[in-house]
Amino acid sequence: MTLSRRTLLKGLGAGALIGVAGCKARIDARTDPLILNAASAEAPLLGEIEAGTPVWAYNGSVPGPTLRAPRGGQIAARLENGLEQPTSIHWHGVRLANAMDGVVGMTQDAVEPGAGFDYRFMCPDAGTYWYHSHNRSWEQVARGLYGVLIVEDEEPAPVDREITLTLDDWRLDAGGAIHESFGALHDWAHGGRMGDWITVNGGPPGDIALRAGERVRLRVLNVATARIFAIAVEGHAAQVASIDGFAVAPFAPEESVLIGPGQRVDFVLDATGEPGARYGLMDDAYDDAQPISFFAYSDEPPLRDQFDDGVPRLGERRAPGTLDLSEPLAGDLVMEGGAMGGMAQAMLGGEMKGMRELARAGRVWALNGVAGDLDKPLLSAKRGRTVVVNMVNDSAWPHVMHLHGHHFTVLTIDGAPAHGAGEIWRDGHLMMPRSRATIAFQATNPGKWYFHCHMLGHQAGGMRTWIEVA
Ligand SMILES: [Cu+2]
Repeated sequence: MTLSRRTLLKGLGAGALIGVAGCKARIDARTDPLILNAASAEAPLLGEIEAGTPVWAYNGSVPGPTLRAPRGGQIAARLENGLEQPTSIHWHGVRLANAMDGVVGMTQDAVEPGAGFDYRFMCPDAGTYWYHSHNRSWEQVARGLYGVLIVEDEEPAPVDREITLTLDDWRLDAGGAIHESFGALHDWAHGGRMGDWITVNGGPPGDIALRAGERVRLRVLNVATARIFAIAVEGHAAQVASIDGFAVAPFAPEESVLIGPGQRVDFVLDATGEPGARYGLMDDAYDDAQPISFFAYSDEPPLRDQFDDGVPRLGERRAPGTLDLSEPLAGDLVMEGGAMGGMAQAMLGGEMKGMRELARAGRVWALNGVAGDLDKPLLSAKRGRTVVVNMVNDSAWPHVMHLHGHHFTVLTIDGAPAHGAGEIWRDGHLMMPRSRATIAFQATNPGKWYFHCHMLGHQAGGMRTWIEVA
């Protein structure tokens, strides 16, 4: 397993236009919404020549339709629930109005089968985002209820074109259908419900066309519910240029780049390979590097002979707030539980329970000794206040802590300054086992903001809390 702390430290410290309005100063209720119908469908997870796999999908495809909006523009989408269980949509990473955040039981009621819900919100930041179910997400996302959301800058990025790669994994049975092992406590107490079949953009590893001499923006999203990917492009020096939607000063990673569930990394890939050659999109998160797709160069002559201008930024991004670290509102977040975690007890339903009772209730994880109760926020911050959270992963498993409605910066990892502290802003942070991290953000967005592990079985198993901004 190459998911070492060293890797973490070194590695990172044609859309649907319907329902997407142009730059407007405020929400325009007249825009016709894009319909997102959540329902059973069949998807070519095994490839076009195999029988389709029964999935749950938005508008019949996995991923669902790619939504695009200009920065400052709005998304108007109507969720129609054609499933047999309640659902909702969360717009992952978008700093939107709290009522549109899609968290069932916190920002909205569940959308019952046959019912609908209108989402309408502004997109303040350009970048790579996604949307997914936020009810029984450990099952609904794993069955295919997700799609890509791209917010475009006014200035086009200085690249020749862009390629979006949505990475997922699936647990399939011998017949190629989705394995019905949802909610298994053994998975939740370990690394989550890991799949055994990887897809890129909803299909098996295949060829991604490339032309020699072109400069490409690669938007890579990890939409898996548990699997971490560690990505590199064979034979190329792809540079990291955006993390969780936020453009960063491009840098060449020393190793493969870890991308945890829910996280996004945009690379600038200069096609320096030879016409006609193939190079793997490599993943070495858990094992030796293996290709999960291939960049296949055409035989065309190179678009340009050399790249001599250095890798450009993918737009200038303002920090999503101003930090005042002199007197922050500070809190601790201790993550415990899971297999080999040594947790003996935790609060559940307001009472201290032993591990056996917790397991019976499906709560095998705790944050600050509370196994998923949501009666109190972790912190309650006045708008404008700087919030600092000291996170301790006191468990034997990695976790991705995801904060809704805000972007935070990682100040320290295991007590040492983090790469990009105060400059790199993200909505999810991957923490290695038995590690610590301090994050900070300015509480700019009023509401109740869910804060949880994006390994979705861990979230359901107790790794969830919320932060209130008044
Ligand atoms: Cu977790």
